[in-house]
Amino acid sequence: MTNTNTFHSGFAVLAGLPNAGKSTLLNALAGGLLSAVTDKPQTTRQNILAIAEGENYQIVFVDTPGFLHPRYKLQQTMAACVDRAVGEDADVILLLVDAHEPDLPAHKELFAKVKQAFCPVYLVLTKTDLVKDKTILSALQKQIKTDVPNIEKVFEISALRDKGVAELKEAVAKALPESPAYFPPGQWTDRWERFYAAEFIREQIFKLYQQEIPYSTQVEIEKFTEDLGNKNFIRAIIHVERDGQKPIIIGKGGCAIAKLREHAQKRIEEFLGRPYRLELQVVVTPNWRNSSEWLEKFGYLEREN
Ligand SMILES: Nc1nc2c(ncn2[C@@H]2O[C@H](COP(=O)(O)OP(=O)(O)OP(=O)(O)O)[C@@H](O)[C@H]2O)c(=O)[nH]1
Ligand SMILES: [Mg+2]
Repeated sequence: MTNTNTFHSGFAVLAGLPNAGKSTLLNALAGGLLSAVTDKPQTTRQNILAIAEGENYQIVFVDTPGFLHPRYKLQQTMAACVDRAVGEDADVILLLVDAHEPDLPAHKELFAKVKQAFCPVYLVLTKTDLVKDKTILSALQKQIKTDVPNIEKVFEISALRDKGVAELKEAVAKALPESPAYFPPGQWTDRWERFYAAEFIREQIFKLYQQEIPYSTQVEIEKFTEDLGNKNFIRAIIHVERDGQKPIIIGKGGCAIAKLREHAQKRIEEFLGRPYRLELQVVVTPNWRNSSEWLEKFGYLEREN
């Protein structure tokens, strides 16, 4: 892979439209279910790191929210995450385009941004397992390269089938600058366990509820125990924006929230590798998506001094 006498390390940023397959690819590259994946767009709301190590390299993969036109403050913070990752943090940009449903006109602004990058840009065509006629892929590459001429390499992958993922990882490791590791060996993320607990409850909300509900929801961990053995528990508050959304989350006779609790608890236990009892409470927090105060409290916004 890289020269044996040197160590390479840096940030590889995954950027693309909502639903392009960024989080699925991040998980495949990192070898774990670190980032929330659902079939709904805008699942990811913040940059999430996954660290992959080799003998001579450490790659910090950065999952970003899908690129969008912000309509409310939460989305502004999501767009700012993409700007920061693509414009400042990246040593390599992985530009993901869904090969099955490319919708190139919708990429106009993202392409314009990536075109200005100073670091190498690799085009990653995702979900190729869904593309029957593979000749489409070369036509698609060609088209995208006219908009983003600084694309250095192209990868055709299927993260779900683990196709092309190892080759991509190897190429990224080679492209990183010579640098000491950014994180201690063995560390595979920069977030605390309680962040993942909240993220996976939110992931299950995205999977189980429809329409505006997932987008109006925020999960806050109120209590997270670590040293009670089999009695460990997590108490989480589910914030919704309107009174009418609370009974939808709870469901008839509490059946919807019971199902959510069961699924989320399983996901958290699998991730943390130990038993947890999950307790959920629903609270109406009007307009939190447009409130700087709440967005700051939930960690989406840096504190303003
Ligand atoms: N068939 C197929 N589906 C995929 C592949 N990669 C991702 N998907 C599906 O595409 C949907 C979106 O995947 P995500 O990884 O959440 O996409 P994302 O780009 O992170 O989306 P946001 O966080 O909302 O911006 C999910 O239903 C995935 O299962 C793939 O290689 N093949
Ligand atoms: Mg995502």
